[in-house]
Amino acid sequence: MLTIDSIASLRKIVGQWRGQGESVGFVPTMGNLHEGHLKLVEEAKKHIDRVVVSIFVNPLQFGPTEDFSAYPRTPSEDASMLGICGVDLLYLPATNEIYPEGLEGGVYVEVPNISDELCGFFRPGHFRGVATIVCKLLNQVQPDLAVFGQKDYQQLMVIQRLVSGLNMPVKIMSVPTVRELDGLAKSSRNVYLSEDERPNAAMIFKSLNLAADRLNSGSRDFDLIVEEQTTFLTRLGFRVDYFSIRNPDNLQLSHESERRFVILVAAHLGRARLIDNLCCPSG
Ligand code: PAJ
Repeated sequence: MLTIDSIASLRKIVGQWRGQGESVGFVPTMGNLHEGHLKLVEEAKKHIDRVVVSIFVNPLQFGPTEDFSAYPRTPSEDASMLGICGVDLLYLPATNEIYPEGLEGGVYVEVPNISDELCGFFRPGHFRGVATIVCKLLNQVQPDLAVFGQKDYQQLMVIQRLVSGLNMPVKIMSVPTVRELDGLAKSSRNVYLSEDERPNAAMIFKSLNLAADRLNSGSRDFDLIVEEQTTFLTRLGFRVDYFSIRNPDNLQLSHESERRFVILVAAHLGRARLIDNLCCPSG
């Protein structure tokens, strides 16, 4: 595996592959890699010849009071995991390679409406930061395929809209959420959970399943379902940002006449802010 930190080297290597007629897949990450990230790499490898992974903790997507400095950084463990997985190129740009004009002075990308809901409401500017970095990275790598996790459902939808709205010639592929044995979605932020909090954290997935059971058994009282699960989580010590039942295609609030739903939750437990979602019916 080659490791590089500049756009120039990236373009050179990807250009050589293209010259040989090889297709290119891309998995952007913020590092502190776990099996969820590796699943994205595995899926990419099934469809293309070469895989590029980036690790960049993007300051633009963190709010002023959020965990940018504390975000776990494990570069050598990450590199060895990616090497074992057969990644071809690891791209580790520095902040001034990505934002040479600084965070304030540069160009940014906004995906309207969907970016202001749910996580966007509680993390103003977050999806602007995500859309901007993903747009920049896609322009830098110019892959045929880019792979993202369904764990970050709203992020995935923002990226799909970004790519279609700007006519970017890349296919977006998504991969189901990889979970711990007790159902907790794997996440770099799980390291913030204390030993006492860790078993309770799995209740976030339980709450999604309880809500899905209600929907599957025919209830359309969305407000009641949301209230029940918000109470359930609050009693367990979570501070719930939102628990919401939405249309899986556009993230609008669900209507009684609809048959497909995505249930989304974001809740704080101790230092950790956890997000998760479940499609209903599944699959
Ligand atoms: P990060 O949180 O590192 O996640 C990188 C990718 O891994 C995202 O597509 C995310 O959805 C996926 N992922 C994380 N946990 C997963 C899990 N348990 N199962 C399946 N996929 C999972 O998301 C970001 O970084 C950033 O916002 C980024 C897109 C890199 C832009 O900075």
